[in-house]
Amino acid sequence: MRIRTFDEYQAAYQHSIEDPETFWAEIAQEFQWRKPWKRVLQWNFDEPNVKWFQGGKLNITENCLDRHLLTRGDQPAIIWEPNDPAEAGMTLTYRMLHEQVCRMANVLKRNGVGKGDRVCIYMPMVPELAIAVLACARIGAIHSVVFGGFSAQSIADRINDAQCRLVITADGAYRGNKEIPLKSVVDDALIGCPSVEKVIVMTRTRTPVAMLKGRDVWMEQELKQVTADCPAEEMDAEDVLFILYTSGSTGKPKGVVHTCGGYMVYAAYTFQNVFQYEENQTFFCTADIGWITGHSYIVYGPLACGATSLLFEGVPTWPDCGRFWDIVDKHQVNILYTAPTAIRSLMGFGLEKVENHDLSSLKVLGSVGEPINAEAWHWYDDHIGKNRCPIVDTWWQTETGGILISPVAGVTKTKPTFATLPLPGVQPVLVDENGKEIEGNGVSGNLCMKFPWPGMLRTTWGDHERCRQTYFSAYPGLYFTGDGCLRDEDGYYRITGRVDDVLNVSGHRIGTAEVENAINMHTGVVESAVVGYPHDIKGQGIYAYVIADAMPADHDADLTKRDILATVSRVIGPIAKPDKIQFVTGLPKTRSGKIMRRILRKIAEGDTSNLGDTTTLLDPAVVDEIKAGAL
Ligand code: 6R9
Repeated sequence: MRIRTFDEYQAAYQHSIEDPETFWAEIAQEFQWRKPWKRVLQWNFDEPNVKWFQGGKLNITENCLDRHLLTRGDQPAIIWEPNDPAEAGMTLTYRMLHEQVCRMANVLKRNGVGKGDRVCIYMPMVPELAIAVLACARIGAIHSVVFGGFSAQSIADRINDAQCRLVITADGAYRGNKEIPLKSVVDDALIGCPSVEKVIVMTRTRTPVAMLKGRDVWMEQELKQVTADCPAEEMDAEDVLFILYTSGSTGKPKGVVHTCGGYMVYAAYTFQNVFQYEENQTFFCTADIGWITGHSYIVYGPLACGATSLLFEGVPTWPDCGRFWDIVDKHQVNILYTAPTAIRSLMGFGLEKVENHDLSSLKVLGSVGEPINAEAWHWYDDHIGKNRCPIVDTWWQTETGGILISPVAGVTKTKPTFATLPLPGVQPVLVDENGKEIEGNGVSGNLCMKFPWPGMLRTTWGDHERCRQTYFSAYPGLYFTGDGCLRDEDGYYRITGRVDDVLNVSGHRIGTAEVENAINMHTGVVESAVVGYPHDIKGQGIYAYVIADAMPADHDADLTKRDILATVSRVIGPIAKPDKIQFVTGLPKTRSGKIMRRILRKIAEGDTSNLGDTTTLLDPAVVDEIKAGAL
């Protein structure tokens, strides 16, 4: 399973292309299966129908926990660093984690949850979050983690789509100097969620909460009622492990579905190889478990490999901008995996808070979530890695389950801003608008995959046709990623960003249509159009063009803007708030009524010199008005 040299990488890659089934079967054999699979792979990208390790029986928590008990029971599995450095942290060994997962699993059972039931998890970044996730997996319940920054409405939409039976939450969450009343947000959400029978509430902030008789129970009290004995449920390799909602170019977020066997093999294989994790190292992924990065590289990948995973509750800039470096120093972190937006925000504070920490434990640095610009790459390399730590720029998606294109740390020669080469088993192709494959090097196009890998999504929850439409219909026979990509003269890949109407704001995926729908819910708004524009720290910022109702002459435009922001916060969550709102009287539309986003994007970027052909517009004059009022 382990690649050590570039020759080994090339050999593994070759093997994975020539004989994918043998290649993945050999890797899968390193895990613990209750029953072996009957068939390694069955697939077509038309329906689509993808099945890995069919007939194989396993439980992912036996692989992440039980099988380590004999060899590393006393080794730390999770090191927890709280939001406030003055608060005591916590270390859970594999034995302790195993016990707590079993207890929580029994609590779920006691509250009526069984195999196949959906459980929504809305929690702060505390060990209980990882424990809740694993407890679901232990009994075969399907978890749907919702990031703590989403609104009540977003939670309700996700709960209803998956028909969740139970919610696990906390009274509140600490994030920097803020306190977020999680339970009260859940209460608002549940007004419209008849499928939810029970809510388990953990105590974190001691914020007063309403506890509804018959529905809400305290986690601490429940845990006292159960034993630590909970045999793992036997799962089929293709049983659903979790749903994770993500934004696309149209409509509401969709529930990406991952299954037990393939996801486990892929998360573990990529973790081990990309980061070159060595026994007893400490791995620190700064993502939130509410995103796929946290699922695969805080919880499942590291634990499946018997690693020590550091879980951080807070933010990089509180109490000061040295918080990450403080954690690296304190816990002697060996591998740091973070996002370009965090690097860019910390760069702005200078080096004082970097240089007063010992970062010599670091061996490998990772980047994920959005393209990393050259300046951030070099700052990371020079000041954090001191030019002695390889940087792995890892490209992947919620849908891919694990990393697809990335250097293997210390093995693949890196090149700033390039995700470099596909991992073994990954077969990227670039296609032009007509779906024709663009071969050779020194070319660019839309990034697709022509062969399945074990960690890929199987469907979108409750709507398989949507999965086909979204990912497999643009280019028949291919999985379309939604990203544009360049392959340079050396065959190295550089992801250039989304080619659809999906924004990437601070590494968070947000659909323009979602933000427009939210803005349009404000009473004063007639219509809106949302585009992205380059933002120094966030990567992309959100620019909204809004047509407001006829307003009295003395109206306060700033107040209306604030109301719109409040509306978006309510409907989606604070992460989707526009950075700029420009009031306009019309939008550039074609005669068929389509908004010409290309023009709006250019204006938002501040590039109004060449707007291209505007003659097909219904009313070309609106363009001048918008240009004149641009922010
Ligand atoms: C893992 C994750 C996926 C989208 C993806 C792409 C962008 C992620 C990247 C990157 C350039 C990288 N993206 N990693 N772009 N270089 N190393 O972020 O999943 O939240 O689903 O976002 O993020 O545009 O399509 P997700």
